Amino acid sequence: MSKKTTRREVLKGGAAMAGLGVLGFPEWAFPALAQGETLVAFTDLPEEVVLERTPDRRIIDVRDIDGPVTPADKWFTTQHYGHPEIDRATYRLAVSGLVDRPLSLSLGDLRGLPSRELVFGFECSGNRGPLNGLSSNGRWTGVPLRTVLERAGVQASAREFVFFGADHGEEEVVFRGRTSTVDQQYGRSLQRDIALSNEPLLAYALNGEPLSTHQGRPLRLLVPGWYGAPNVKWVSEIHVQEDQYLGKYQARWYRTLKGEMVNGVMKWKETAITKMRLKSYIARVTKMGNQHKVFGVIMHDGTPIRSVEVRVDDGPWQPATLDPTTRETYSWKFFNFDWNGATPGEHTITSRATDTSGYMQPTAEGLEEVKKTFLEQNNQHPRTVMIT
Ligand SMILES: Nc1nc2c(c(=O)[nH]1)N[C@H]1C(S)=C(S)[C@@H](COP(=O)(O)O)O[C@H]1N2
Ligand SMILES: [Mo]
Repeated sequence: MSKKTTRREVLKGGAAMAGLGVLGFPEWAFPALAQGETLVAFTDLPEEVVLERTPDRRIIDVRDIDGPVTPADKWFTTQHYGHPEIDRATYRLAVSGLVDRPLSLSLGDLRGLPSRELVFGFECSGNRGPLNGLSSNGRWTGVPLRTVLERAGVQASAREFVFFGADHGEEEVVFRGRTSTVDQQYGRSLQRDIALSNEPLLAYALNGEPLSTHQGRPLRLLVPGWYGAPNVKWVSEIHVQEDQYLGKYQARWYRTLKGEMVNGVMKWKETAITKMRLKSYIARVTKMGNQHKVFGVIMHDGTPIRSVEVRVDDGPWQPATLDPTTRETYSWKFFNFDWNGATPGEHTITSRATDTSGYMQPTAEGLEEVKKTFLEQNNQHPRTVMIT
């Protein structure tokens, strides 16, 4: 971001999208900092920042990240139809469609099945800089989806597994000029190979506690390495079918228009939101004595990270260090960089991550050439700070 991008402009643009306002400045506590360590101000943020915290939407203050796992009451949250309140005693998970034995499972039934833990951090596919506050990391417990599906007995013709949340709302479905207003549940689908793999989890606990209403109480789907949208909260029914599911949040709302070179010609394809695109973001810059430090976060699909680098102004890319506390495959990853010899004045700091497949986080300009829609915004995001 150049110096021409003023604070006012940030407010109107990306930051406003991310829920920033200027209503006053809460006194944040920063347990993340060591004694004597102070925050260096970002000049790409307004001085007065209020992060959206409504019952429906919570954006995390990434400067405040103080451990690998985000506490449940701080986890970012967002959804389309508010939070349904579900009575845990009468709750049932229905498994229907192309199965030999349709199921109706209580929470007790689910807790009685073999469970598994999963450390998994994800971001909303609409998450982006400068704040990137729609990202969090958790330690989840639940039943492998496969275990439930095997109990139901998936038939050979089954191709598509649709997950419906208990939340619903009126939706306008437009077809060739005719608009129908119908009630629909939040729904997302997985294809057979993924649904029957060892990966997806039906989670009932976060960080050792039953799921909060925000996080999908009593049960949510988690697809490790994928963006937020497929992680259906308040799951009430799994419907197994042969046809593709084309519900709004599967087929229309969450998609990306991407360009790809095929035989020397740019081919534009609309793709569904699935695996997270490798991203690193700078969360805070601090000062202790004369030493400056940069701390940041990587979101990714589980492909191991080969490197993460930081650059100051137009200087060389320098290696940052991956934090060993965030090792699990699907955890978000922390990185640290000692910024030596920082001089007074305004500086731009940028990070970029590369994974072992060789994919490197693109620049904003590079991404712009191959992506037309705003989801999956994983470009390098330069931050500006004032060193005093
Ligand atoms: N039932 C249901 N599940 C949902 C949604 C929703 O609207 N309804 N929103 C999805 C989206 S877009 C995101 S980013 C994540 C957010 O999960 P979180 O609130 O636990 O952070 O939930 C997903 N699961
Ligand atoms: Mo999302």
